[in-house]
Amino acid sequence: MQCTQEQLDEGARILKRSRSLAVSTGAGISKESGIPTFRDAQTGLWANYNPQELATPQGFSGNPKLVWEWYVERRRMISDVSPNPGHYALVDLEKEFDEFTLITQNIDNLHRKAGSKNIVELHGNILRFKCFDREHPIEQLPDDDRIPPRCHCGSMIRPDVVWFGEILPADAVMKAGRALETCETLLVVGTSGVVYPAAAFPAQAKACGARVIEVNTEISAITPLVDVYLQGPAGEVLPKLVETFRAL
Ligand code: BV8
Repeated sequence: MQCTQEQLDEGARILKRSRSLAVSTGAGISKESGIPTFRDAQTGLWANYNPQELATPQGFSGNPKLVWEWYVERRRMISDVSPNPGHYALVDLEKEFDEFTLITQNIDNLHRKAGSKNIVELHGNILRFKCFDREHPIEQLPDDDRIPPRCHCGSMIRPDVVWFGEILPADAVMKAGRALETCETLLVVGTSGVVYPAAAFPAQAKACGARVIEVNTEISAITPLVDVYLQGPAGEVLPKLVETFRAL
């Protein structure tokens, strides 16, 4: 962990002065659970593919079997992993604030598995499905040998996630927007700050008067914006930040 105790003290003091906290997480918080981030190289069958091409409606239409099996593989990986101390530290933090919203770009369900309550899944959830052509909700995958399986309307079934070029769920955008407007502090964890609209959250929160704290192993696109940058792995830094906060 590279950040100093003084930096943790400063972050904890900012949290202590806040009544409402918003948290925004990216793939980095799940790295220590064993899930590769988007920046990490794709391995195996998908080593030669760009996730930003696979995670698109065009990618799915062009090669539905490949994209469907990419998600099958990612679901299998996710079913084998558990939340890490970084996820659990956010569960602890949620209990300390009257107003707390956890906005995540991650589709891996690990915040829910860890016990976080007020979660906004900005990009959907890999464990949910929907009909590709008409967005019929799919509660249970049908017993269908075709890949991808088909909806009752005959359309292909797809994961209920937001692909590049797709608009985000209105409800998630509204809840995230309200949290960013009203929070006194925004804690940003494990995101490169490249993908919009999540990449704009720190600037949005700052424009509304919030302080911004970032936890990341590396400098990101948003580091220049933040009030306190805590360098290190979320699984180590977040528990330390909560411990320092509680000792104040
Ligand atoms: C939209 C689900 C309207 C699918 C994902 C404005 C300007 C430019 C472009 C755009 C724009 N508005 C829209 C766009 C287009 C696009 C976009 O942003 N493109 C980028 C590439 C420029 N956005 C969209 O299409 C969005 N839709 O806005 O609709 C619209 C549409 C078109 C044009 C205009 C408007 C939809 C985006 C959602 C895409 N779906 N996921 C799936 O996962 O299969 S995105 C996916 O990639 C993730 O959800 C996540 O959002 C993103 C990866 O980002 P990160 O989470 O940050 O992960 P990353 O690997 O990048 O970084 C990891 C970080 O963790 C690093 O900083 C690393 O240092 C750190 N780290 C590593 N280990 C640790 C750690 N930190 C702490 N601890 C550790 N141990």
